Amino acid sequence: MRPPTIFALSSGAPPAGVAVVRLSGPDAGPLLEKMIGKMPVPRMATRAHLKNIDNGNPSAHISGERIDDALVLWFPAPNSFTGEDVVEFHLHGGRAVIAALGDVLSAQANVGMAEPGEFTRRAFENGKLDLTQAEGIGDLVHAETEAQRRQALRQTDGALGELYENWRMGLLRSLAYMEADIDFSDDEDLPDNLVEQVRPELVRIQGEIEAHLADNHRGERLRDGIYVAILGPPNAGKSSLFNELAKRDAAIVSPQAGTTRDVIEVHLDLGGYPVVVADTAGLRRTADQIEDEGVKRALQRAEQADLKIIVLDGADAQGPDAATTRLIDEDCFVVLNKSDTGEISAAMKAVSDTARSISVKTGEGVKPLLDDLGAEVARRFGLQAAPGLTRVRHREALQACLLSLNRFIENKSEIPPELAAEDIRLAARALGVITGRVDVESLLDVVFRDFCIGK
Ligand SMILES: Nc1nc2c(ncn2[C@@H]2O[C@H](COP(=O)(O)OP(=O)(O)OP(=O)(O)O)[C@@H](O)[C@H]2O)c(=O)[nH]1
Ligand SMILES: [Mg+2]
Repeated sequence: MRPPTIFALSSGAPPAGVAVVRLSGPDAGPLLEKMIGKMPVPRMATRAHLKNIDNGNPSAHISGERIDDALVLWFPAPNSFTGEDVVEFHLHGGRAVIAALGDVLSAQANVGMAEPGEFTRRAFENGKLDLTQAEGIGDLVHAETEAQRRQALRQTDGALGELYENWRMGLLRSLAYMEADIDFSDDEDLPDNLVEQVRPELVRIQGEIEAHLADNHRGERLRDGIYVAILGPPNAGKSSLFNELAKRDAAIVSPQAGTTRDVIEVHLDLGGYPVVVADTAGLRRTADQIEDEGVKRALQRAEQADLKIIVLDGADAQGPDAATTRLIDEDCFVVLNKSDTGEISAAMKAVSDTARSISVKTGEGVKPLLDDLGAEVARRFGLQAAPGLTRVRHREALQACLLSLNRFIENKSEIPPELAAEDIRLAARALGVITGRVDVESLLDVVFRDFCIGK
């Protein structure tokens, strides 16, 4: 059993100018009163001397001793983040100050440290937000780029939950019709064959869910990072370009062919988009086992990548070999490097109409390449007017929903209406799992596991 009243440091790692400790649960109010000797006006910042509580225990802190000169905020239930009585202590952000308050609070009966995500979990359990909003808060806390922040904030606002809830309501309406049909099939006042009547609405929802799923994993990519792989033959300058993107010497560069043997990653903020760029081993046949493993990994990366940058030595008269040529498709930027060393060979010119000439050495063409890469990322993964799918969890539930919905729609009238109705019920349930409208107890640990303490 979790203690009814929980607390945690909700701000960043100490020492800091200010530390915010949150306390939530039925004992929050009485404890605050004991510590500052009065109840502050709700939701008004109040300066107060925090004092140790005398609870009869001989503790390290002398009863009544001052802990800090602090600011306190009192949010009585239900108008608080968790929906419970909540106190926020704004302390001086030193480790000892935070520890002293923690000692006082944990010495009280029925008060304990919060687990990761527990405040948000209580907010969910008290109906303050649905599961997609709770997940949005987790994403907002972890957002590192502009686009991630916008997407998370929109989800926190409830836009995504609303979309799923509207579909679920549509299904439940149809279900109600169906059930009326089943219960009162002898009643002459009801129109015939309600199954056929609800079909258009269900087909509409089916179409909308399909369109929502066919989104190129846009929202998930935005959350997790867009994968860009740098690929090509040895010595073309892949690692040189990679270092240029990373703005540091992240990979070894050398005139020796076969320098890079592993996949090396850097995380970039490209115009607000989270991009994971990978440098890879040069593609060639080799007797060297380690390098050969590197080539395998490079090809794997090529498959997983959302976008590829194929780097070639523009002056190479041979042109790219088959392994590299095979990778060129519509997800590629073909780059002819080393433009400083001479003319582009005829074989390289023939590789692609959209190939561009650059020189990592002189910097020529590098900035335009980056700009175009950023523009392409924005075009493919940018925010749309409609809220996007952001998690595998949602995708799986939507697929389960579609499965049941498709079964219903494909069924002809010979299926007993009771069975047909069950498919709608299952479809609605799958949607309810996303927002947490149906019993999802088993799921909560998974959802809140990735939160930090104090959130
Ligand atoms: N002249 C010239 N040399 C370059 C340019 N870009 C890279 N180089 C040189 O080309 C050589 C190979 O560069 P790397 O970046 O290590 O090439 P790579 O494609 O990563 O090679 P592997 O890791 O062996 O597959 C190094 O000596 C670089 O200094 C360029 O634009 N112009
Ligand atoms: Mg390299």
